[in-house]
Amino acid sequence: MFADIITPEPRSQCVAHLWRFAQAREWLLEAGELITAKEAERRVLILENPGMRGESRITTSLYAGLQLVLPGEVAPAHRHSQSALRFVLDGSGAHTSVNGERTCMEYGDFVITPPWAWHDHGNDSDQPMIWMDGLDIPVASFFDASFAEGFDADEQPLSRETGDSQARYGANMLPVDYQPQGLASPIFNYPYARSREALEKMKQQQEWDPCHGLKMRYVNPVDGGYAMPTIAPFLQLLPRDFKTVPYRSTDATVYVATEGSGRSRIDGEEFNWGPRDIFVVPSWKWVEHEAGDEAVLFSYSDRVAQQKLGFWREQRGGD
Ligand code: GTQ
Repeated sequence: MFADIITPEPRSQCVAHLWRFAQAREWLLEAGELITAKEAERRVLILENPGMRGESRITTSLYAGLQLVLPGEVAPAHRHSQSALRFVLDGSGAHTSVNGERTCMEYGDFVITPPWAWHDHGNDSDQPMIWMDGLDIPVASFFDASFAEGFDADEQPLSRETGDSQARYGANMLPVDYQPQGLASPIFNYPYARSREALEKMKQQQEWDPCHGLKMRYVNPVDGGYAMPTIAPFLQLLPRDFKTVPYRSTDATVYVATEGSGRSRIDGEEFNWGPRDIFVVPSWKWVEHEAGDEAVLFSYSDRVAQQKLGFWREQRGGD
């Protein structure tokens, strides 16, 4: 039947869902007693969409997981075609190394591993560190374009000072003859402190988008596009008691609350969230957010890929 393969509207297996961070953290720490980061290669609890059991996807096109690195552990160096983002949710001071440079990670930092970049993670702090991983694994699988390999040592050699990329690409300047090295942003840590400070300053203007409050996208400074080639990351602030008007778009979106609390009505169902809780809004389902306390939400979706391919649509305001 024509209408089964060319549907008049998106028909997704992905369903709205919320994961409580506190519960996931308990399970992760239990996993930490059963297997090391090195044995597992990556010790991750996959956030699997309940509408797509067994498929390791949080949306149809994207993967999400929660990764634990315990003090003294190393998650060994490897590289793959898939891009990854990290969004730090617990602990302080663990590090990841990407292309010969190490960055230390703090709560709310958004960190990028570009496609085919060597990366290893380590924790020299005295607390467990947990972050959310967002990867384009289903996209790579869809195109049958997955490659991966291990490095011949647990940790890659460091060839740049910590902070080098931040200075070189993250200070509103670029090296004069800079040529892009691939499609991902050359900045690989977007510290929460700086992004949050920007929202704090802008909120004084009291200019709220009815659908989004105050919503920013993380950019690649080289071309002003999204920070990653397949995954679009965002950070938004909703002032206390702000209620957004209904909104829907074709990019199913993964949200994590970094501060404050609130609730979201997704496809007619209410989800209450607090700090570090993660929830997913499927493609083309109406969503409304309501902040209790002032809230900050990080989110990511495949919007950048859909826009490049000409598929992306949004509808504001509800009918
Ligand atoms: O840290 O490189 O959640 O390769 C899944 C696959 C994390 C990682 C994941 C990975 C990684």
